[in-house]
Amino acid sequence: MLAPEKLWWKPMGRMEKTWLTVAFVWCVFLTLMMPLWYFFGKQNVPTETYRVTREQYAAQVNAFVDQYKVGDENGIPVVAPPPGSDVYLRASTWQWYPILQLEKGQTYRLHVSSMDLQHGFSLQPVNINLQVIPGYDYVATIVPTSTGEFTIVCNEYCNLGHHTMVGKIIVK
Ligand SMILES: [Cu+2]
Repeated sequence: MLAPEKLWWKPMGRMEKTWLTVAFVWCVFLTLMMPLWYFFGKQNVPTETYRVTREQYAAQVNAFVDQYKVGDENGIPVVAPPPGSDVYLRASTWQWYPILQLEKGQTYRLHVSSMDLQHGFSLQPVNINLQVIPGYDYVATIVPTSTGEFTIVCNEYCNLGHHTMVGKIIVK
């Protein structure tokens, strides 16, 4: 009786060796880039995170809106907080609340939290991305560097109205 031919121990071809080497070097390069880019990429938003209940956060947002409201756009309040202050943004299905009006060159502590599901804060066109998670108050220290109207889109799929979840930050 004859054993089946053991194809697998044929030596590797030149092309196979070359491509395996290329793939291995690329893996090493990408692995090294992860920590390097973390420290040198200047992409990390300075952040702090705190535990908060939905009720506490909703109360903070409402107090903030009541204190600094300057207008209204389609039923959503426009809020102009003083420079250097804490500003609050609330995510819920499927709305960003309120509209923030900030001043160029001033520092703000931007709080974001969610009332229900996980949402994604994505500021366009500058492409700043933050996770928005219920139960957590996520604080990013921001300095707007250009004036105009910036759109906040949700980039974490949150069910049927996800694509309609659009908010706004105005910088003057
Ligand atoms: Cu969403």
